[in-house]
Amino acid sequence: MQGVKTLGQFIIEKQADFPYAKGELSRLLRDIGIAAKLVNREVNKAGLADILGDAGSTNIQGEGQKKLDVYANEQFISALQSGGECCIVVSEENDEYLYIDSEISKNAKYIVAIDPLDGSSNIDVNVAVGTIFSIYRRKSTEGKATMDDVLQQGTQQVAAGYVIYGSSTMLVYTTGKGVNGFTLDPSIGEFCLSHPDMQMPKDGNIYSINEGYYTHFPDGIKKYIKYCQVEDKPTNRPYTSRYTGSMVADLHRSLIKGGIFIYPMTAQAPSGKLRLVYECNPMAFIVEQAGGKASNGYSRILELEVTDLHQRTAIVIGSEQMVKKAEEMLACFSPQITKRTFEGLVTIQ
Ligand code: AHM
Ligand code: MG
Repeated sequence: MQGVKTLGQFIIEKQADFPYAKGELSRLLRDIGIAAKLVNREVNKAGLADILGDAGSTNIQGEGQKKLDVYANEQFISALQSGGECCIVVSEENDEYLYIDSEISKNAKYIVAIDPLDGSSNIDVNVAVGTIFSIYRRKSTEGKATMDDVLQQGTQQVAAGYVIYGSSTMLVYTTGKGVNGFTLDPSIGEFCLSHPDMQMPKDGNIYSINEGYYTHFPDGIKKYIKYCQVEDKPTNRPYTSRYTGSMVADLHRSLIKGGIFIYPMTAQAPSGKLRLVYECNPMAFIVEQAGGKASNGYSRILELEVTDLHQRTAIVIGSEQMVKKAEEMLACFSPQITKRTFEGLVTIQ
């Protein structure tokens, strides 16, 4: 029988891929894995919250009970603080970035951007949620890391990953040398390598978009949706539609089965809804590493200029052929929305 390989063992083995690595990135990934296990434990108890005590009450350790997204944020930040490899954390839950100012972090080289609990509107209804993270190396070599170190293009990521708290819990990550997936074995409390070298199918037949906003989409997206729905045997259409409202869950399925996930700009959200730094860039890095494609409909996500911690972007991401087709439709039917004129969307129609 083939032995089990844990996330910890795998990370150490892969350190040899980076000849000058001193183990800092490995330790950082390990810290994220530990926080993910703690969050997993709480997510699995989500339905028991009312039985164990309402928010505002205290639990058995005397700690106040917190909303899960706040709890997840605290767990990841605390793991990164005590690990000593991270100098700045950017989180969806915090308006400003958090500078880690401690003795053990004084030589820390890494910046971590994180969405601690993505899709959190799904917690109450037992649908999968996730964590998304992105890791950069600071650019400056001395003094405190600054905003300049934080606002780096997606192409500069040294690692990115997500955790999906689903029917099982998985951690999927890349350091730019392919994508590997680990499933949490609750009996031993370890993430075990279950999906080595993940490859996204080049084409697929599942599309994922919130069609409730259809009337607010640009014409190119409307045309693409219609294209997905038309009967055409040679191209396997009509496609199937799947949308959970958790990007991690929808993209995880697309990564495994092939598919496309779209959150376009809409009349209400002219720059899209999802955040570039801790949602779209890490997912784009993973998907590209697995052989897929990620754009805002016009330009590669990883090359977008980063000007703000919580900047939003439209996203079209998934199997290469499907993304190319959606881009073709946008170029043809919504050519006026270019990278520079996203804000002009409301004038279309
Ligand atoms: P969140 O970070 O506040 O949870 O929002 C992100 C989520 C994504 O996971 C998901 O794809 C999207 O928001 C769903 O939004 P909508 O309900 O507008 O379709
Ligand atoms: Mg989110």
